[in-house]
Amino acid sequence: MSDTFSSQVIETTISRAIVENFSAKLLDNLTVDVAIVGGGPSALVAARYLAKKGVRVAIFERKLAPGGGTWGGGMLFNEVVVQDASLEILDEFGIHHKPIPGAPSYNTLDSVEMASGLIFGAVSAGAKIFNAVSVEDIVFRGEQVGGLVINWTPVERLGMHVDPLTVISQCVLDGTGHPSEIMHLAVEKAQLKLATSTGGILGEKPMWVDSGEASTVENTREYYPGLFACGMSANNVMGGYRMGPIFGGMMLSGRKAANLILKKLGK
Ligand code: 48H
Repeated sequence: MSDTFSSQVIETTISRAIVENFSAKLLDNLTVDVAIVGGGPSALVAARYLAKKGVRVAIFERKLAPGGGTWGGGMLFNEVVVQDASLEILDEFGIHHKPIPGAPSYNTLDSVEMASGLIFGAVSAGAKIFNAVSVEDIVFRGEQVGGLVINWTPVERLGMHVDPLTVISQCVLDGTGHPSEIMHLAVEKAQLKLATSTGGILGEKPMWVDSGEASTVENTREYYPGLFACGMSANNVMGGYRMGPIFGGMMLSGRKAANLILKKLGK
């Protein structure tokens, strides 16, 4: 066998392995129990707690790297702050943290360790992450939200006219952060009335750390049959305050979302 021929064979083997394995993974996730939009901290925490209970969960993340707003810390200083109440979640993921001297109940941690640790924690528990995939619509079936409409992010960004594919799920979790993209689709396109005072999205308020942290968890709910929101998306829907680079509420929100969904699924 010539060198030229064997290098062609290995090149084909590599390409075939990637195409076959990705196709199998996508096929396996065209129907899931829970489809999560966005791979920020709240969604990644939800995904791990769901997957650990044997729930079939897939995250669809627009960017190449999941982790959402975690990576950049505060103003690109790559440290974030969390409260004691969320430390057991960091410990569950094996992410290090240390107390802030003179600030009882507050801790700092490396935002890159946090982002990468949350991603690994979700994936190693069995959640699948599809990156560079944007969710452009929801599936609506029999008076409930029943899945997602997905397309490649480059297709979205280039404005190419390419029809999407669908993922069917029992529950959809909006983890899209500040823009609440899926809740906007639900209200503005599907004309659904959410479980808010107006039926619509109340809109995020300015910075108030303590209030925002508490309301992020409180506002984590099922807003329409089959449609849940967590993290900043939930806070935006219910008109909560923002909180800056403190992430305890995001993780507690993700764990609460997982528990609400587990209850809905009867697990
Ligand atoms: C696919 C999408 C789509 C879509 C968006 O913003 P995130 O980090 O989400 P949270 O809510 O878990 O965390 C919020 C936190 O990062 C934050 O912003 C804080 C604490 N702000 C406080 C303050 O005062 O500013 O991640 C959301 C993810 C991102 O990775 C997006 O790319 C992704 O969702 N996403 N993915 N399809 N349509 N929309």
